[in-house]
Amino acid sequence: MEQPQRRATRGRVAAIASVGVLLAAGIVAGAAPVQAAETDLVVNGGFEQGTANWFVNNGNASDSAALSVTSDAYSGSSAALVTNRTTTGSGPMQDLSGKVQAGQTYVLTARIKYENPSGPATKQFFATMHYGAATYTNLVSVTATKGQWAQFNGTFTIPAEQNVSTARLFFETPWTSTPSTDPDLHLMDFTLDDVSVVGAAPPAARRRPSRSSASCRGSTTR
Ligand SMILES: [Ca+2]
Repeated sequence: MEQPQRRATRGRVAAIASVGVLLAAGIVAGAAPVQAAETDLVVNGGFEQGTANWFVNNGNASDSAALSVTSDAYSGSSAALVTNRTTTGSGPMQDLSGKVQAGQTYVLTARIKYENPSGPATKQFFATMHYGAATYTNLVSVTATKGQWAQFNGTFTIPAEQNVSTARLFFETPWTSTPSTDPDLHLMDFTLDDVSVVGAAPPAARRRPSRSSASCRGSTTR
């Protein structure tokens, strides 16, 4: 069953990477000599230190959830479990402010799983950046099959004109304004592990203001 694309209802422009092509492009770009050494910008991405450095997305007053550690991990001995979600945006968040740069390309990988018995057979998830206020950009998407670990694996380029003074990465399900009408579909628990965002860490002086990415037209409001 296809999930209807509801993002347009709030004027949101998706910036979903074309995974295969852009991943290849990201690898090529990362190998270019002008780039700084690649670094994983996510701290405790495997949740082996529990939920340290992570919190629940609180971009909207109605966002709320419980974040705990589970031994049901994709790798290592622990992963993060998010329960009691109240909005589609209720999910694990890490603040990457000061780490990401406008105009830069990053490779994002993560593992995600949901297994609520009453949930749908498949479900789309997003890795999304909150740039502060009402500005959100979907970065990478994956459609998971219930009960199986799915992998986020794609690249995203932050538009050259994007203000990144606030940049908070989180994981969510596709937006709807009334998720409580079908919580099994919109507000399922999920488990997250092995989150990684690799790119050039600042201070990389390279800037290409005249050439914004055609694949990532930026952010919108919610
Ligand atoms: Ca882990």
